[in-house]
Amino acid sequence: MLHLHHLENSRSFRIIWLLEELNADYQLTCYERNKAYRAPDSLKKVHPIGSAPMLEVDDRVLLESGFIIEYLIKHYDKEKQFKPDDSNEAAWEAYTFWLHFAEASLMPLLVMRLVFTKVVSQSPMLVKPISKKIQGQVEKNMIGNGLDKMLNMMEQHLSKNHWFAGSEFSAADIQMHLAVVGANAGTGLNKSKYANILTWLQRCEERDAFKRAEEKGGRLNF
Ligand SMILES: N[C@@H](CCC(=O)N[C@@H](CS)C(=O)NCC(=O)O)C(=O)O
Repeated sequence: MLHLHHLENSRSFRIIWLLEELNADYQLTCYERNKAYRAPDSLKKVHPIGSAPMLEVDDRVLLESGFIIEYLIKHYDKEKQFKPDDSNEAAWEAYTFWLHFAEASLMPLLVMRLVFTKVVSQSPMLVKPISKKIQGQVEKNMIGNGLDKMLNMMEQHLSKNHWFAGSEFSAADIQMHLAVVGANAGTGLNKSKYANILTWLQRCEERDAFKRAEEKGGRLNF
């Protein structure tokens, strides 16, 4: 029996979505974030790392959304629907590239942005103008430019491909989705500059499995 530990508004949403796409039988335990927007201590009882997602499989606890996705595909995607076959080299490369890109390149910038937003909102009134100034500098020098380059690369790819792995939906779309929701938070992505990314986002969210995942795990809201 699979048992997924899901933290609200987090990467574990990806795993609920994939489990729904797979029509898998699983147990779900949901956790709320604490006042500091961190995972609650109860998650550390499942595994000392204390981060989500965590997937219990028999007597083991699997970590890392990318690894959990690959594990589920290997063992539960019997009809090979969510990962391109090794024989389709271009699709396999695209799948593998975007699956890694989401966590290795895109998420670190978005997490940095989130951390500085929290620093400003949680700093005392007297210090707020200073923390706001630092946030502005970090956004200008370390986040904005890099993020724009990544979004342009994604936009270009999606102008030629319906999904990240090519013509078929795959788990690479699931892994990329949460990062794009993060990038689209706040003022939102520019609608004309990133039209293909936004159309892809809508296409993801129209899937029945995505809607079931939202019912079970809550709507992502960054
Ligand atoms: N690279 C890991 C990141 C896991 C991670 O950092 N998860 C966040 C939620 S999105 C978490 O649980 N953080 C602990 C906390 O917020 O206290 C993955 O893809 O699973």
